[in-house]
Amino acid sequence: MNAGTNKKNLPTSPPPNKDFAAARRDEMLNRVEKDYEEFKKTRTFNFPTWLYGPPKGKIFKVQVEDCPRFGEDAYVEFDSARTAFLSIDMQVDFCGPKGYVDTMGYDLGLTSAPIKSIHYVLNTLRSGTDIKVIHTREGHLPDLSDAPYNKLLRSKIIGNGIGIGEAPKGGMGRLLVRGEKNWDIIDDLYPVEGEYVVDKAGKGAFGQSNLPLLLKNLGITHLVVTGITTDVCVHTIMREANDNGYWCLLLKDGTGATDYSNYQAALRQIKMQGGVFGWVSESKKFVDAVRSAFKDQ
Ligand code: C5J
Repeated sequence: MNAGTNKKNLPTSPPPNKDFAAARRDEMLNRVEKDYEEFKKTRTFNFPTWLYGPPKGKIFKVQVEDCPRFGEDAYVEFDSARTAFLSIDMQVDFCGPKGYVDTMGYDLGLTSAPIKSIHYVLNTLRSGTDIKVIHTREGHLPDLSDAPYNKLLRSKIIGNGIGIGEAPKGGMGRLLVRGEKNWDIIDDLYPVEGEYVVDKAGKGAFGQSNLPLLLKNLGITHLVVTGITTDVCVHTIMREANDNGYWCLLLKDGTGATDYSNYQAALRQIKMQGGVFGWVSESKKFVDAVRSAFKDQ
């Protein structure tokens, strides 16, 4: 038997990373304690430089609603160089005529409602900021090899015989199929050079796309989220991102759902439990904060 081991030849002293884990836990809890005291004074979720390092861009602060409790406001701080703006699935299929949502019979007024606000934010971000812009598109390969059977069947039933992979009469192509005109992003919000486009086969983006790799490689810590639909793809991505440690802010006028009460419920769900999936604000508050940080440029 070697020194420091027992009969089974297992080490008798704790391995060094047990000390490391305890030290890290203590540091984390001390930081939480300190930032909790700070929050009580400033009502601000400061950008944690102890965690991410010094800011690489401009720091700006956005007012958020119903946080920590309904009826209360707080602020979230962003480092522009570590922030990505997400425009989720602003495709003809979700907000244009003869697309997937229209074929299912929903009111396009609800899903096209956020176009104006997203456009307004994009204009600001495109005028000389270092905030990254990422567009996503939901869609399947033309051979449908990445489309689950139950998704296809359900869409055919709700579409009265026209489902994903099929082309409605008078439309622009096969529903939710990559490469079709209806699958692409609407002209008003079309990506410009220097922006990123992520294709995903599902509602989420952390399992079926390269979004996680992109965020990691770009050094992103904070996400500003817009797009459609609030209760499906937007919520799924926000939940995934939140679980992966990203700080997520949803702009409520920059999103819409096929059902207005679902939209309202989706916002409430984000804000419950002190912000269980992140924070909610609006485009003007975000744009004003960005503009004031970049006013000298
Ligand atoms: C849906 C999405 N609603 N982009 N997709 O099927 O929310």
